[in-house]
Amino acid sequence: MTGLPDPETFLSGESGTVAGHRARAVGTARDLALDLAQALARTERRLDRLADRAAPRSVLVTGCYVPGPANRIAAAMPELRSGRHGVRFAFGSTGRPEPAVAGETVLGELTGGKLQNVNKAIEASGVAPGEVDWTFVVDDDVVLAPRFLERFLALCEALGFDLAQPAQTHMSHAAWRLLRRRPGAVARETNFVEIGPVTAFSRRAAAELLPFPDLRMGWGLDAHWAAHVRDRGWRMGVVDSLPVRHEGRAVAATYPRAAAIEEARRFLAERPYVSTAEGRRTMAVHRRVPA
Ligand SMILES: [Mn+2]
Repeated sequence: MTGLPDPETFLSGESGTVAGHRARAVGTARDLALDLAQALARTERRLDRLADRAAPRSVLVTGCYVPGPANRIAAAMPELRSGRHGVRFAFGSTGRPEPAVAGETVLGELTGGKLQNVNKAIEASGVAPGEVDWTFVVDDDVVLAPRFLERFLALCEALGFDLAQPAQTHMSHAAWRLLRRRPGAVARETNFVEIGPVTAFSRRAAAELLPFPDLRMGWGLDAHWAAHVRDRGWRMGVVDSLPVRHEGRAVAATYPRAAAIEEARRFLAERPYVSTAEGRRTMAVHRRVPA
């Protein structure tokens, strides 16, 4: 098709898949070094202090899981629950509800694309986008940092992020280097946040960005978000100190890559977006947890 944007203007040019003994050894070593540095800096204790002072908020946690061995959503639940905030869960399932999260599953047997399924789960939750203070959209193949939701929410509010994601570990499948955890950073303000594996939306961001547009895979949507957030003058960021392990499924393992690219081209043809050439950048590094 002509008149559609070149995929090079929105793709990273890297698969981000960590494969091979050497790549895995390097990734593991980097993650261990960063864990150690973070422990020495007592970052977690500072994050707890911040989380313990946060005002109680209303939160919706949603996503769509694929039942089976790669589904780790049940194991992630302790990090998503909160005694402080009012958290409602609304997961969709592509099969039967997983018994361990049946109480948090609002719809089963979903047959759409990932984003379409999440939209259905949000709709079934009865919570309108923007009705709650924070909305988290979570993949099923993630391992979250301890006390993830409470610490993450508090940090986003302290730093004024409207759209945010945890940085990905070095062992994760991450197409953008920008989004891997960096040494010495508690969090970074960036000009780009991706559509997964974990994305948090403030109330006003959810009101404008959710439900997702009617896309199956949603490639390119985050390039458009980057322009949207920039044009609103909002902040977005990556939280390095609460990294997510996204090691389960290779990206695009469950759908064809060519179709994902064509969908993105059609979507971006009619919308502003921040191109790869403009860059995926860190605007500010936060080296300390706000006091
Ligand atoms: Mn995933």
